[in-house]
Amino acid sequence: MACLVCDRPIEPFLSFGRMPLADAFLTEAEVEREFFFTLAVGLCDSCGMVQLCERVPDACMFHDRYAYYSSTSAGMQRHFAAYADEVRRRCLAGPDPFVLEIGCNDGILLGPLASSGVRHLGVDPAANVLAEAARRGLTVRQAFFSEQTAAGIEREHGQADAIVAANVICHVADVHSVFAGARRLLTPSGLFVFEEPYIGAIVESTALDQMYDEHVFYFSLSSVRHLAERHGLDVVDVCPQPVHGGELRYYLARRGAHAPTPAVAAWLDRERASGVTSIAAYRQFAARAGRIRDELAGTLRRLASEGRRIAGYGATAKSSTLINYCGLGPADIAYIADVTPGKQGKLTPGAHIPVRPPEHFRAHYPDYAVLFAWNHEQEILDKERGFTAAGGRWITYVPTVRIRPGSLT
Ligand code: JHZ
Ligand code: ZN
Repeated sequence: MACLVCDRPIEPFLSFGRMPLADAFLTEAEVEREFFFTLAVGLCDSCGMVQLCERVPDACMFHDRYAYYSSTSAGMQRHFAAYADEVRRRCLAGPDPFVLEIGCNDGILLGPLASSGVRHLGVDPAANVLAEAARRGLTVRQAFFSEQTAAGIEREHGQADAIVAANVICHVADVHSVFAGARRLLTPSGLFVFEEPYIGAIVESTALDQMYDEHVFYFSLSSVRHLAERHGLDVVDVCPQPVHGGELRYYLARRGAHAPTPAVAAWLDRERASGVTSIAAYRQFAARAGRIRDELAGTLRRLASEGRRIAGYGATAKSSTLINYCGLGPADIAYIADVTPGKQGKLTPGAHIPVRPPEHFRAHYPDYAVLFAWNHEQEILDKERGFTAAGGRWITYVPTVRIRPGSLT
């Protein structure tokens, strides 16, 4: 296995075995031809990039039935409105600025920019989520972003003052094409801004469920900086974000265009000290992941044997890894509640647990609910106060297995 960034060998540190595609919710009829691949993650010791050892073709994951709509959480809508403000403030001060978003999904980030009249384009390969962005009045193009797509965009719109993305750059195996395209499209003083799950946070909280097919890369500042340098780009700022369990937002510019802020050196120092660039931290992470699996599976089996009813909340992509790694099925988790209409009525990947609307949860409170959307904990616990009021208990597993209210007994 060669590193997708620098072509040197990568060292696997955690294998989950055969896994389905994390967003491939399916009907009964589709169960027979379900797609599986080996989910394993490794570190490139040369450039520091953590990445999947085996990849799934892009077109199998991002198509016209993509399951995830970014606007399903009120908290994320607030987060992206603030991200849009930041982009407007830092990049769009000149006359008639142009902003390009890579992987715009349903328009959660571009929407607030477009509504203030900013010239924009959203690119995304997933036709169904993109149709939602178009319905919001956004200018969109259905495509995988690449160096070739960038050339076409440049001809049509000119260069971009800001190229923005969220939870997307780490999804693209051909990351060199993305960086080359971005470099080409940036105006001389433009910024390429993206935020992605931070490997430091994943390791610190043992968020093993962040690992699945769509997450090809697990970025650190060190690995992003190495990648940026190969494309004549500097990382000029970096800023932590409290979403999706902890992310870093990276600001890249053409070499020499902007002086880096002190945050860049400070985060690099922090990464060297914390060991996220060395294999030892990942081997320990893998051992902790195995313990979480054993403890969660053991707890759920014990509760089920005592006759407790267990459901899940949030049919997340993350939950696919966790559920399948733990070997759980409908006998352990009766259903998973989720607001996404396209997931409701379907079965979860691999484990085939039915997905139901939240109204079903409210009408059939279980004794325990596993919070698979743990990154939206506050929002969900606030809206489901009735569950705990009725005696229900939440089970979470990041950073450790916990039952609330109460203890593990
Ligand atoms: P959430 C997806 O991961 C996939 P997922 C993707 N690969 C990625 O990188 C991240 O997003 C960004 C539901 N929900 O955000 C909606 C409720 O039912 O944790 C979603 O199905 N009620 C692009 O899937 C799921 O939970 C609610 O009140 O792990 C949340 O998915 C809320 C707030 C959410 O991302
Ligand atoms: Zn490498």
